[in-house]
Amino acid sequence: MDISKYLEVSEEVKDALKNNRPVVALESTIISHGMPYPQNVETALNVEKIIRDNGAVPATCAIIKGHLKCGLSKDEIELLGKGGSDIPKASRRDIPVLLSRGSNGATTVTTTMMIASLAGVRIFATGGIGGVHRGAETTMDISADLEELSSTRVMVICAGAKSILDLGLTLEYLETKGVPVIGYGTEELPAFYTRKSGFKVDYRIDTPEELAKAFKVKEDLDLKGGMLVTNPIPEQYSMDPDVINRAIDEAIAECEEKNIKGKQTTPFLLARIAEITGGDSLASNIRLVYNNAELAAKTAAELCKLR
Ligand code: PSU
Ligand code: MN
Repeated sequence: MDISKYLEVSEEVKDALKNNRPVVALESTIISHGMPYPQNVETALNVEKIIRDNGAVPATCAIIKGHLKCGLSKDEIELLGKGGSDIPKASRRDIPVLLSRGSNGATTVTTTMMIASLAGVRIFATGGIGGVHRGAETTMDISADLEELSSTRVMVICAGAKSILDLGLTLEYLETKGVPVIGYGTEELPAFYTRKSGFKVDYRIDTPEELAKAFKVKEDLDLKGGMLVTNPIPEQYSMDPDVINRAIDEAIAECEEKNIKGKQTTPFLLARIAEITGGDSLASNIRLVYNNAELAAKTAAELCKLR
């Protein structure tokens, strides 16, 4: 099968990959479903700029008119941002129907990893991943992101997991699936809006060079599955744990009351938490994404040196 029927890699990304120059993949669910317009578009463009300023090529991924795209134009980013919740949130299960219909789709961590891997991009920066939701022992709400991390070899750099998830169960799941969880400059799993969670990561790594070296071992041995790098939000942008945890609890209670389920859960919680905190959580969210983009660009550059 000729994959080019479905996969469209931008000229810039293609060129960088061909010449062993660093490339960083970026997701689009964060644009359409993770932040309001116009901050979402502004953030997505700033993230691309930060990656360029750090010497790498950004490859924002999405489904556009039935194609898996790696590397978007400004207009495409604008379309995804303006479209917001009208753009289908696309996880692995959504690919067949969205592509066969020629639809657009905002790619989650799962589908962005898939596209990155198909295109040959090895590093991916985002804000937060999906995981085992609180109450999953009865709802069985476990994000497909964890399955993808177990099978697709892409390094995912995030700011840890927020406590809308059950962090302990998320770590157990990742352990079972053989996914290394790395703390960047920390032994403790960061909790997205805050630097601490009370849970330990598997390994602490302090430099982009060492991150790249660990990932290279995975490639050399052809070990399947990703590597999860958790990068704490910079101190000056982190939130008061009491304030954010109260907001999260309140949002989760409302989510249950309103009987919101499935793929709507994460976007609903993010939007409610931003409202409850008067926009403070959104400001922190934006900052941690910038921080991850910078680390991803530096790590991608180190990985290119190891070829
Ligand atoms: N966590 C965030 N912001 C996000 C997401 C998660 O802080 O935008 C998005 C990511 O795209 C992630 C997806 O892959 O939500 C997980 O959704 P679900 O739990 O429905 O699998
Ligand atoms: Mn889910």
